[in-house]
Amino acid sequence: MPKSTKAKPSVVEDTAARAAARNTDSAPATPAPPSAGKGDLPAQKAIDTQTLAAAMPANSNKPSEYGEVNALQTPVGASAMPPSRLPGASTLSEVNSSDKVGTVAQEGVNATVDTLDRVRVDSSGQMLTTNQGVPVADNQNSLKAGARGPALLEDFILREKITHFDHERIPERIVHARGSGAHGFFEAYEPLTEFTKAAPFKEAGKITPVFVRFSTVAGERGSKDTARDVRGFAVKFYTDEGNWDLVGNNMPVFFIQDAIKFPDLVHAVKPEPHNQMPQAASAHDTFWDFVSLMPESTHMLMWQMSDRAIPRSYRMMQGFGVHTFRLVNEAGESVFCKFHWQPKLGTHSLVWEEAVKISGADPDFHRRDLWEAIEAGEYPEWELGLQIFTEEQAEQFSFDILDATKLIPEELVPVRTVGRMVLNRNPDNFFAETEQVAFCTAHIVPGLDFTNDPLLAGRIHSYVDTQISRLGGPNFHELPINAPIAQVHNNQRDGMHRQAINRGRVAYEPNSLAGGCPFQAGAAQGFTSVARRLDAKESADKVRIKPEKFADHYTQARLFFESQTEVEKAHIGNAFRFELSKVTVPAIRERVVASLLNATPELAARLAQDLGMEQLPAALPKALENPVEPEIETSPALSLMARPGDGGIRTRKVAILVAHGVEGASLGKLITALVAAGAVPRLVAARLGTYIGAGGEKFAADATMENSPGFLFDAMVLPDGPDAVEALVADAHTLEFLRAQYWHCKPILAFGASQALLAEGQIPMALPDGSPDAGLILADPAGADGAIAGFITAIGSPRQYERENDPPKG
Ligand code: HDE
Repeated sequence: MPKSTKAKPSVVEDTAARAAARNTDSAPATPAPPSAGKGDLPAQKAIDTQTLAAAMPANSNKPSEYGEVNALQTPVGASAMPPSRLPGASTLSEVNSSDKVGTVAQEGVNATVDTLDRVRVDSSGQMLTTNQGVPVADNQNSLKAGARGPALLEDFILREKITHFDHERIPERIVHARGSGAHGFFEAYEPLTEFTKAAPFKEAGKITPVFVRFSTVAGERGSKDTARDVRGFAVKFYTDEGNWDLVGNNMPVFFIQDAIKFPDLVHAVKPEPHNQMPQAASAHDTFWDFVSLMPESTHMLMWQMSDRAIPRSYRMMQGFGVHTFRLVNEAGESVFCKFHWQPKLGTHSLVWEEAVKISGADPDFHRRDLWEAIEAGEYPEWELGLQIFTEEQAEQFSFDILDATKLIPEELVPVRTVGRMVLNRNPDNFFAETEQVAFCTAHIVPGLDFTNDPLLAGRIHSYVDTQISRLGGPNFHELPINAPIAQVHNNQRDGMHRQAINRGRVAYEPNSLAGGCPFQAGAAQGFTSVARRLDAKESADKVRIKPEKFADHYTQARLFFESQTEVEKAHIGNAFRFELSKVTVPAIRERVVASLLNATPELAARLAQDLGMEQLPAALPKALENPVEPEIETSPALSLMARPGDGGIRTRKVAILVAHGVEGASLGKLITALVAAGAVPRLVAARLGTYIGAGGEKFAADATMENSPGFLFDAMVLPDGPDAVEALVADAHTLEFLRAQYWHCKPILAFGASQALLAEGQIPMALPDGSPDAGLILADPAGADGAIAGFITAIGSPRQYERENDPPKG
């Protein structure tokens, strides 16, 4: 029910009458003192306003706006405190309160920025209402002229409901439309004040709230999670000095060097415009046509064709800021910085066959994984690493640090771990939070700055711009998920969907009518740009050009390829083969191979053969024949295998097949051990229901082989018990399940009689070179404990890639 109105509208004394008598467009030379003593608020307001305005006889900062001193030491804006709250009031009638208007604004406070509690809605125990708060008596029938008569236009309840529904969708993001988000926090390990005054790094233990959104790039909002693609890794830090968005990816480089090519890149990779195919895939003509004419993309293509593009989980991938940024300390000194996120669980990927199958069985695979982990209290965690280096160091590098197609090998600049990020809360509402969150590279805070990376420059513009159409106007910063926790005070006003109700009549600066407020923060507290040209020798001509080192398109592509393990190299080759075999124009395929020849003849030769080319094409002409000698030839840190994690198996999903007659004792032990290690065992059967073990134990199936096929699990267990094995053999799903597990190189534990299933599934009992397969564990009842321990170790270890066969057999 609507609340009763507590405060009756009351007019303070006889103020209203006096106010009505005042003019709003002219006044005496000197405001008259309050004529009738207390209560003559108009008179008091006029006097206080005069006092406030007179306190600022001139714009005292004006002279300092000119010349270099201002650039380096911007002063704090002049301000004066009003003698009372009256000059800042929009209206004297603000003293009249109600359940709607509340009371007066708190001094110096913008109440639209606060925790999300201010906008959360919980409808428990509440009646259904319209958007106007009117209780709805009947939500089942529209208003009709008689039982069989026409629906009436008058039915505002129906019309409001349908109209709102008709407008539920907003434009999806042009890129990164498919994504999932979560709340959490960043905790600094140490003060970084030597390098930066940025709020999150001020002291050890400092906590900054964050919202993170992971995404794929090419697919639409409803597309599959496991597409081969770059993953977005965007972090919004709600710092106490404003929002900082680190809008990165799970790969440290990018396809292009200059923002002006971004629309071309995106048009090339998105579904082709004539037939809107393929969805969420780069494996088509236009993408490869474009990138093969843009050899600067070669390094990124190596990453994209690697298993980084099919992560096992968002929780198991790295994140990178990609561009070189600047850190700035209190003294205004600046160093360069690259940002890295390192997952605590290590880096793990799917295999391609698995990713393809998962996309059919569970297009929400990554979204579900993130959600379930957080719901289970298994909060994903990353450490933030910084590569900090000076301009002098940068000048010595064989590559240009402004080139987003290049990374800085860790051998040249080590990664310093400075804090951790924990995601510990799922959103309450996907649309309000994950869909409406607006990341912008332009959002940085004092202590950070951009560099002259030409790709970054375009991004600084693009992200704000795109929100204006996506979120319907310039006030997207007021959407609760986007609002900072830092106070917002400025003279920006109006626009679609404005929420803030700014008190007072001043919306400009300088002003004296609001005591100069809000005043400029000045260089000591406010954001300042580093006032240094990157290279003092650089000409300042107005040119459309790229620096010379940008023209080295292949050295780092080779560095990446050569730094991979043999398995990873093979997967990169397979991925190129798959993608290029989907290209319908042979000339494009040849161009890609011709380009790769410049990076790695090994890969190019393999592809030429795999793509049925009669001969290896001539290498593509290079933009730079003699690039600077690279510092290193390989960087082991670039391999996915370099970060296996701590060997733990927390959150790993284990399928345990069950049927009537399973041997219960070993399964009981296994389940206890898996749960103790933090894994998620699931009993999977032909159908839902309870299955009776050989010893009378009861096992209730959590899932079926139909609804949860084997490739959705990290590991599988075949139970003992002749009757159960017989039932499982008879179900074709079992062998499909088993073969997928094996050929995707995942651990299998087979108890006793179930070893017959291995034979039935033609599972090799040893690796191709005859050596034992540590991921295939056979357990007899006596050795169950050891087998379970071995199984747990295998789940926490890299996959048994030695099993792989090309083409896959699973
Ligand atoms: Fe983005 N990018 N981008 N991008 N990007 C967008 O912003 C853009 C680039 C990245 O979860 C858009 O809100 C330009 C590099 C992520 O909401 C858009 C250029 C990197 C996300 C846009 C780039 C990224 C986006 C689409 C070249 C890695 C998703 C909707 C100059 C460092 C953020 C939106 C989220 C989203 C523009 C290049 C990462 C159109 C013009 C390089 C993670 O504004």
